[in-house]
Amino acid sequence: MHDESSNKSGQSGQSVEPGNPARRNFMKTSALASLAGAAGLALAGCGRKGDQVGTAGPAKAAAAAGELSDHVPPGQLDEYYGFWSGGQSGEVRIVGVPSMRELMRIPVFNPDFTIGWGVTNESKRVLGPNFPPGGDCHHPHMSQTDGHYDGRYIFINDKAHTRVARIRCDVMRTDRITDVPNVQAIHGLRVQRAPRTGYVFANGEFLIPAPNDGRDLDDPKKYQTMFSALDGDTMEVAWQVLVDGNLDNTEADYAGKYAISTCYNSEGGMDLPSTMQAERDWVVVFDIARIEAAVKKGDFKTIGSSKVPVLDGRHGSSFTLYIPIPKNPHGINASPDGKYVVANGKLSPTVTVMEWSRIDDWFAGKLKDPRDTVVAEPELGLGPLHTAYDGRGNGYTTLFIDSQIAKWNIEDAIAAHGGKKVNYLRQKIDVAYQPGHCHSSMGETRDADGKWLVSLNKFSKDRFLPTGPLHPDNDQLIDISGETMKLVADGPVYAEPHDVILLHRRLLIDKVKKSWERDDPFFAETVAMAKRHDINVLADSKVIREGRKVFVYMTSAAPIFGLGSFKVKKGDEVTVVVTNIDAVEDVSHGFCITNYGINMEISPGATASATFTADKAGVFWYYCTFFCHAMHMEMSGRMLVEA
Ligand code: K7E
Ligand code: CUA
Ligand code: CA
Repeated sequence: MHDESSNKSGQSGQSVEPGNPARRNFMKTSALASLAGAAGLALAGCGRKGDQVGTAGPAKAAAAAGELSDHVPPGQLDEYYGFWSGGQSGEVRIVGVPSMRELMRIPVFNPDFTIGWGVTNESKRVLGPNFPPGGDCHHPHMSQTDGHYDGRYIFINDKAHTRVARIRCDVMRTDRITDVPNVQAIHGLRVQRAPRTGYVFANGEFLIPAPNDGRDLDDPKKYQTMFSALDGDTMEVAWQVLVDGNLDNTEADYAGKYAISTCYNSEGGMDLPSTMQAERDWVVVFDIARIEAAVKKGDFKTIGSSKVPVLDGRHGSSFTLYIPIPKNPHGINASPDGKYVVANGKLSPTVTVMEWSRIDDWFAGKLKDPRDTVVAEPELGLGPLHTAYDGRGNGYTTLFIDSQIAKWNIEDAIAAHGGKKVNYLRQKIDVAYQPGHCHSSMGETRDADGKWLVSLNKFSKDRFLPTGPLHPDNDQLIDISGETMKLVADGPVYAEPHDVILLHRRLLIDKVKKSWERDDPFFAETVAMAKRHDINVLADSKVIREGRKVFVYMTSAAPIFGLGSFKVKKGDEVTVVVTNIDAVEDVSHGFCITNYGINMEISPGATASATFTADKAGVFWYYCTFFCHAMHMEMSGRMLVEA
């Protein structure tokens, strides 16, 4: 799909494709049908790249003067925190950038035996008692204040179970998960940028029958979905807006006035061909102040047992604006200057640039045609999915089918739209292969610094040692600090990140705690329970029996647990509470009971607990799972379950 020249110049960047996007002309529906098959999409951009194997020179070549390097020498810290969505693993990963070293994992929707996520009572309070087996997370976004990352929380969606989670950035632990009612599959997720987060916006992607009570499969008129706003402080769903069509990705402005979502299924189609019928679908803009006013006025209904106000935002509503754009659009990204928002055309080779001030004008009644909010619609290449920004007026758009990233200039695209003969395209770079999101350092905030871009590629094909039929994704690090993009490193990742955020370490490095505060709410309920048992968890190691319920309290200090053994009876419900009284950085203990499915991590200052039924008689050793001391192997004890 590329010019010959692009293959020769390989990954290190290539010349601008001079205003010749016409050859990638608007794709007709017939052509799309063949592309829509997974094989078609996958192969289209992959051809003729085989000759690049083994020529990964640019990846590790010493950085020339003025070029950025991914090399972070031993003992040095990465400049950026990357928060990687873990996709269908259900977790979030912390990755150092530019080294692309994985620093930590944060279990969110997934059980994780390492720290006992899904095992401990503290995590079950977050997950719910009957938590589903995992999640599918796509979009991590940090809370903001006035368009700057504020280091409080990271929010993330679960498409698989229609949920939204919140991660506390001080301890890097998930502290709330909210089920979103009345919709199915939360996909797009964003935060309100100003004055602060504020709302967390969440798209219900799939259309479902209303009510979804097992009667309707084939009556599309009964199908609907909603846009949801959660309160980022309480994690309650604040309100929902019924929309026409479906909802894919979402974005917010920099003034705190609007949210905006893409819709690829304006057709209301129930199968693939019918979702590709229309040449244009739309984005829908939500006027937050008007929605809040309508809620206040009582202009809503509630559905079933849910108390969430549901407003009607379908065509004709005073608080929504539907802007027709081509075709099955996907990502939507606001520019960090606060002026524009770009919808990515996916089945159209274009992106659509809308101006927020014109959206103001439309809601003020000054514009007749919703399309008057569009100020540019540049053609970039095949399969535009997501756009990132460098803070210098350029957009970087992933081209899924072309396996490229297009760098283009926003003001030039606007000038070209106005009829001027300017070339808005700056450069295209090959990526390997099939990029979904790309994300720039600080690029979704006013502090976009135009240093790094990560391209999150769905296919890695030949880039890594074979790992079996399942291949890793390939997250490529690209230097965007100069005039031309330069590929710097490949980063294999476990499926499937979708999206990341990259923030400068200065925003977080002093906010992250190195040990737990004793009054942390994460385990406050457990400590309160101990108090009711007259236990000081920092000092007491003791067994308390209440009927068939047994509470085993113990301290842990390297290399010894406060109890060398304890006794329970078969059939007892046992709660073990362990408190790490080592106030030493990095001395975490674990508590694992052999053959009982129990493991939990207890970091400095923490209290952790797990409850289980003692259903097997015998002696069961418990031991520490984090190597904490020279005598770590000896840090153990015995539970006797009496027959
Ligand atoms: Cu493009 Cu879920 Cu953001 Cu995947 S979404 S790529
Ligand atoms: Cu405590 Cu190992
Ligand atoms: Ca469509």
